[in-house]
Amino acid sequence: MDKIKIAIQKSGRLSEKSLDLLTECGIRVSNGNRKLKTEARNFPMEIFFLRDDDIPQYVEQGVADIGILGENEVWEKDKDVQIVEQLGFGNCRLSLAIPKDEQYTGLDYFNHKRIATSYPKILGRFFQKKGIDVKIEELGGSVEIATGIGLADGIFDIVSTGSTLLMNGLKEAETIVRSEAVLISNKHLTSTLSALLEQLLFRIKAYKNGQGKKYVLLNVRNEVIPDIVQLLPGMRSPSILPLADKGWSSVHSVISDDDFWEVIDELKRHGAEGILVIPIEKMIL
Ligand code: PRT
Ligand code: ZN
Repeated sequence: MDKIKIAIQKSGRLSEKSLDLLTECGIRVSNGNRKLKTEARNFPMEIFFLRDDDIPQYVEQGVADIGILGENEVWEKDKDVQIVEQLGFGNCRLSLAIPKDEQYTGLDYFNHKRIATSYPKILGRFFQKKGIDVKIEELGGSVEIATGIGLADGIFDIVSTGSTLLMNGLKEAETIVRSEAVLISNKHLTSTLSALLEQLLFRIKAYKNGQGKKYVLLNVRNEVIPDIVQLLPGMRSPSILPLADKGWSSVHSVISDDDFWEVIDELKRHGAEGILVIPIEKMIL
């Protein structure tokens, strides 16, 4: 039987979470000593462990059918692959930064300036669109030291907390684009491989849907049910089950972490009792 070949980062910021995602999808991967490749035990899948920079090319050529990597690398490598799903981890932004004592006056500040980056294509396209002329110094890593050693006037790099910039006497001038881990696919999958990708996507979506949400159960007097239903839209609408105690019902629903405490406070104000909150593992819509 055909196996779908997935490329994930060998070692780096996305490795652990990529494997975790497969685990959440019920795919068991034995990866004791991180070989080049391994097979899933209960899904027709082969896993390749590669450098993230190489993943777009391997997927374009069909050496791997699909891959997980930062969207930033997909844009930079500009290979003929398809982004099929945003994965919700590895979030970061690509920003322009300048020495902290410089006065930033807007994008024109960069006219005729030298900017160091590992993302020359993304940066080049950006400034070309803006009609601003910059000199791009391509570096493989440690971009943040480029201004300190006089190689560049500014840098363009990945920022997450901003502490790397701070430590190197830099400040963020502009965020150009935001990025997160994505699932990419070869554009010419066979029907068998497409079906396997669909199966994987179905599981990924079920996992993502459950993220950031809680299942709540609570008891209320029947007369306040209409108010409670307003507070709890749930997936379609809350389930309401009569309790043995006449005049009372149990209400079940799903609430988002974002407004969790506000909703709980409101529920209590409306007389909800015995509120039980349960994490959601998967949610199939
Ligand atoms: O060996 P390989 O080539 O596979 O790995 P790599 O070194 O190229 O990549 P890696 O593991 O550093 O990052 C993989 C992906 O993680 C990136 O392509 C991004 O999509 C994503 N990601 C998320 C990040 C960060 N957050 C991040 N903070 N990648 C890098 N950084 C670095 C950044 O380059 C800078 O040096 O962290 C520093 C900034 O962090 P703060 O928190 O100080 O702002
Ligand atoms: Zn890399």
